[in-house]
Amino acid sequence: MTNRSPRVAAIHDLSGFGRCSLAVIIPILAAMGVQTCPVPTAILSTHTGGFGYPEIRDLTDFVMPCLEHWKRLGIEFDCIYSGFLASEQQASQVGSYIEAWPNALAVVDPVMGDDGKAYRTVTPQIISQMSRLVKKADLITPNLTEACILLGENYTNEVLGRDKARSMLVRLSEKGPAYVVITGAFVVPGKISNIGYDRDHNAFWRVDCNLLPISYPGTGDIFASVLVGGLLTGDSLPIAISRASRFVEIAAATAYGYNCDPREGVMIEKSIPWLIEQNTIVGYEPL
Ligand code: PXL
Repeated sequence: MTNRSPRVAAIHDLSGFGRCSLAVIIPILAAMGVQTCPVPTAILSTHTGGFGYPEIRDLTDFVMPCLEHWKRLGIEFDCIYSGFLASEQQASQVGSYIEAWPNALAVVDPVMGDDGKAYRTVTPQIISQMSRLVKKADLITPNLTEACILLGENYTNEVLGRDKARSMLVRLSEKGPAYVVITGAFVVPGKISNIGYDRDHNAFWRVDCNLLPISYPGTGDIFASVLVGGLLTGDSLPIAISRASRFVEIAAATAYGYNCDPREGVMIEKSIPWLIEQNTIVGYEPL
């Protein structure tokens, strides 16, 4: 018996302004009773979505010495969770963390783009290395743009329909991960959905979300960190997708209701009390 909290090695950037990556992952997981041990891949003054060219310090040479120190200390992890990578080498470095803690749940959020476009720091080399990294993951959480990049398909915002949505999930899973969650998918008319696949149980899930007229950066990081927190504290896949979807909706609607500058991300600091309550939440249906 151990009395420690579930522990996650979180390999993401730290962006000072704009509420994304480690700046949201750490408080969200703490609110869910999960310890985050951050491995910053880069430090940025802001995210890359609308504040001009941020100051960036690439920390590629930090990532492996950090792993080696943690190994010498004998630290155990329940989950290795990666996101935004600042260089192509960092994909294989994340692979080394996954191999160093083989019993940990390996979660790769293949952060590469949104709305059909790659982020400005994401090079073709990073895309090809991210595709290799995905093979080592147990769970991946691409948005629809990233799912299309990984499958080598053109992005479209037309309604996918149930069969195409299922086929995308299955084909991503065939690359390696037993669990696949695609966010921001257009499956049924007039709705935006987060969809999931559990290969071992051949189960498909869909959670519909309220669509706001504004999109906010960081919502993918917020979704994936609530999903990780849920799975590490006993949620099943559909319950975790429901919880993560609902939290993003609450935080986005709060920012919208306060008329915040969308570049600043969603108001997690006003929404985190909802997460702490840890209610069982159901909002899914079979896909
Ligand atoms: O939330 C994704 C993300 C993470 N990190 C950085 C980003 C973005 C999206 O723009 O720029 C630095």
